[in-house]
Amino acid sequence: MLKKILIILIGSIFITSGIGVFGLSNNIDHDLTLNDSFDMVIISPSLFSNQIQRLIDHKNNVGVDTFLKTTEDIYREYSGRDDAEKIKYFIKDSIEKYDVEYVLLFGGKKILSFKWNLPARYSNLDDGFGHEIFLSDLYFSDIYKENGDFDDWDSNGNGIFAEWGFNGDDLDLNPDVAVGRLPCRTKNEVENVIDKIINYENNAFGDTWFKKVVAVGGDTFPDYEGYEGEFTCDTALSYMGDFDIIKLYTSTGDLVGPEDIIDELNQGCGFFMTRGRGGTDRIRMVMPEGSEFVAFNIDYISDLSNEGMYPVCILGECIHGRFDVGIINIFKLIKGDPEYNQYDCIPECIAWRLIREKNTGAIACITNTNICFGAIGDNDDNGVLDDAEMYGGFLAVEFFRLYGENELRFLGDIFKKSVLNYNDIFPVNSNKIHSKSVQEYILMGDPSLKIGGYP
Ligand SMILES: [Ca+2]
Ligand SMILES: [Ca+2]
Ligand SMILES: [Ca+2]
Ligand SMILES: [Ca+2]
Repeated sequence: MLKKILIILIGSIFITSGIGVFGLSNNIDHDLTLNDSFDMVIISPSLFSNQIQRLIDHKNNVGVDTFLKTTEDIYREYSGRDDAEKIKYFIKDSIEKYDVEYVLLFGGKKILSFKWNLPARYSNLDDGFGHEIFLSDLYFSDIYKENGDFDDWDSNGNGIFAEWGFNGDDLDLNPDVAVGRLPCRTKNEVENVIDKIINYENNAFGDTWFKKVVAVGGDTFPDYEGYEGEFTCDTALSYMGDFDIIKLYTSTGDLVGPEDIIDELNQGCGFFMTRGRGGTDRIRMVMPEGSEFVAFNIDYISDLSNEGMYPVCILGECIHGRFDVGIINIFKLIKGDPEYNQYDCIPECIAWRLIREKNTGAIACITNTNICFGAIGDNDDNGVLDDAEMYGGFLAVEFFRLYGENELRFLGDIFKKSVLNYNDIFPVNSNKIHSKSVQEYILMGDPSLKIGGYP
């Protein structure tokens, strides 16, 4: 049967346009031997090294053997066509020599600068909707090709990464290690996120606030039958049987504005899921009669009072994870650079703002760096709205399924496995929308985070 899958943009209005010596946790330098193994490597600029030691000590105390490697050391010791590729070769080495399972990229863009303290890779997959270049941390996680060779994401060797189509780059897109990023710009941000991770892992276990999921949805595509966002939330929640479930849906009148979300977040919850329409700085929801409103945005984050009760957020909309925005981009906009619009000039994306906020907000966000997709209708007539069965909807449902059924408890394991499962089911090598759905999917947070904390 030939199935025609309709796709539609969510949130399109927001775009107009040889290893040395490691510093070990106990501050004693050891010569590493091939017998040493670690669970996690943290990569950061040396600017943050001293502060990160506190996180490394904590990780080692809870049994996640962790070491730090500075970008400066990597650039000195590794070859590659640019800094991002040198980091990728280092990650490959860490897997092969030290059995590393988690990589935490501790840094992103420099504040008030066009430069990076820890670089990104941009995918050049053209989705056909005019959004050609976007951040893809999957690059740092998909280390090997199917045949086991290093994958530089430029198989045709023309210097352009992850091109789609005939004569484009062949990618397997299967993550080989779990990667998360904390795109800190300042030492203050480093301090805030480390405080939150340690507090969370030490205190969340057994607390009643954690055993709660807050889900936010509406009628994402009011011209089509069914309440797509609510349906996808319901499907995800079906795997969370032993949790208290709070549904903030537009169709029931439980969600009419930001205060409904703020009230629930302030009471604490282990998970916060949204499926609506996106934006760099906002989450939008749609009423069944078709009117759209801002359900939450960056301006409300300073109103949060959920101290010590930080949710893992699954934000199923567009561009929330775009960690390359910044006020400085205003200079690009003024110069008429067509790659920049007003939303590229805000101080930060909403996902990062939630995480870096001191003592409130989120512990991690799983979201998208660019335009993501939703499906409309039930084209395969299986009684399940297709929004829950593919693209970002599938990935969100899969997160909760893996947590609820398989008892994976480390955040990066679930994130990585959900991408692997997506790639198993969908033709990511022959369908650019499926390909983009995994390339733009990002774990902003610590991949070794123990969900629900340690006993
Ligand atoms: Ca290429
Ligand atoms: Ca791979
Ligand atoms: Ca609908
Ligand atoms: Ca279906």
